[in-house]
Amino acid sequence: MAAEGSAPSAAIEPAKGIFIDNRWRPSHSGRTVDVYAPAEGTVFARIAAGDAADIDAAVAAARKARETGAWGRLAPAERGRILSRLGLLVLDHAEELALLEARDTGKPMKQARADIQACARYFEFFGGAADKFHGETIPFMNGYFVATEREPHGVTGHIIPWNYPAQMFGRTLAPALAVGNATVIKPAEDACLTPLRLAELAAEAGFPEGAINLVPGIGTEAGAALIAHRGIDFLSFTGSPEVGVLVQTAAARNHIPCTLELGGKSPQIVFADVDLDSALPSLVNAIVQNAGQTCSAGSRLLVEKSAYDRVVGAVSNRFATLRAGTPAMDLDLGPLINPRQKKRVETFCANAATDGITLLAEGRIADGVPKDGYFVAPKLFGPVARANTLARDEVFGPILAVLPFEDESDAVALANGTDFGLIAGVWTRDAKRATRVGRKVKAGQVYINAYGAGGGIELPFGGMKKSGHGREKGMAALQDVTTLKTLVMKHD
Ligand code: TXE
Repeated sequence: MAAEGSAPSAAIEPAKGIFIDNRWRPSHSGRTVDVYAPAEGTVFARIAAGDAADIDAAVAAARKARETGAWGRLAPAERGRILSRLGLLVLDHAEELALLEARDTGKPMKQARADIQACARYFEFFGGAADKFHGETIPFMNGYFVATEREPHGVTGHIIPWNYPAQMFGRTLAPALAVGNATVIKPAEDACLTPLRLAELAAEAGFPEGAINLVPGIGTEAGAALIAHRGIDFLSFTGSPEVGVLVQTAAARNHIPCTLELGGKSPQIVFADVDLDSALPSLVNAIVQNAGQTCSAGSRLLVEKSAYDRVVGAVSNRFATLRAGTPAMDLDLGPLINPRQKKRVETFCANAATDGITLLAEGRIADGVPKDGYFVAPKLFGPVARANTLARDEVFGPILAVLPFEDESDAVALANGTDFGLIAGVWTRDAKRATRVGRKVKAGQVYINAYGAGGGIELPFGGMKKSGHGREKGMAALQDVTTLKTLVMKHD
């Protein structure tokens, strides 16, 4: 969580500045932003409040790296080797990074450790892909030879959120760098200390000056300056739908492409023939992981009416055992990121009570957590009416809404009945039905008898509808960070 600079204190980690050309330098204004530890509710670090002048400098450094500097001249295999080296360095520093990530976001240590492993995997995967992504030849008229080439956009701009800072750094930068773009990233003011450390490790891994430039700061200053900058050739944004509209509008003004990943209201569709023992951990974990602050959180539990009591009973029993605690307690979930998100979640719960929705089960906040931490107990509500806000809007907290359905076609209609379309889970022993439903659900990823919460690095990931557009992860990510050129040669 972040707020404009408060009184100095010895225990607070000072701001490092902005990272340009592999060096920290003071920000233009010298202003800083306080960074809060969500489990403690106190300031523990500061970051620079970057502004338009800092973004200008970062874009200029990236442009130089791409056009006249070392980055643009590197062969794909050499680029890939540097990415892979960063992946290994991340693993070498895994515990240090996990501790930092956990303090900054409040998440349990086991989650932070998994996030750092995933961050390393992005650089490993896209490091290996750097020299394996290519164009094709096209049969054309006699006397012609036609080839397509995948060209990097040039200078790419990246804005990431606070829920998975380390993972998001890898997810958005690794593919863009693999194909030779030079990058400028604005991490989230609420949690960005691991991205700052990762930028240093990138320099150590051998990225030349200007390949990765990082400007911390608040969205309406550094973020707004980055999306409007005319020196940016492509934008990648993960965050709220509201800011997504601003990003797409800015991209349209500058006639550049963008990808948007804007969250979801993802359904887990449970048919009566579900193998409940194997489904149960996924049904619950999908909303509890990262305290529900996950774009792909399984926040709607759709249950076939004939199995409603059995399924909801089992999920309720499990919910009642859940515990929220500090990173060191390493329980089922941590706190929310800031008081604003906590208030948002509490407002959804208060509205549910006003609307007469039954609280089916509730976990607990563990004894001994700091009193100022932003904790909320996980809650299971149901049955929730289809038109209710809890059934339609992203809560971004550990709140699961249960909705009953009649049959297969009703399940599909219900699953598709929100503005979002990021991921979905289908739970049934009937393979034909699973395939039919999986194909009809409007979502970028559909899991059958599994729920991946974003899935592996190899799997294309991204939304439909209000969840956004473009794909990250997997080889598909390389398409969005490049543009296709066709070379037509007449030889007769
Ligand atoms: O997001 P913002 P917030 C959703 C989730 C959450 C809600 C609000 O529902 O409750 O969004 O979260 C930068 N120009 N998701 O307010 O503001 C900002 O600095 C350019 C889902 O934190 O969108 C940060 O780096 N940039 C999501 C990033 O945008 C701007 C993850 C995200 O912040 C900007 C996060 C501006 N005018 C929230 N304003 C997911 N898809 O996983 C802000 N930013």
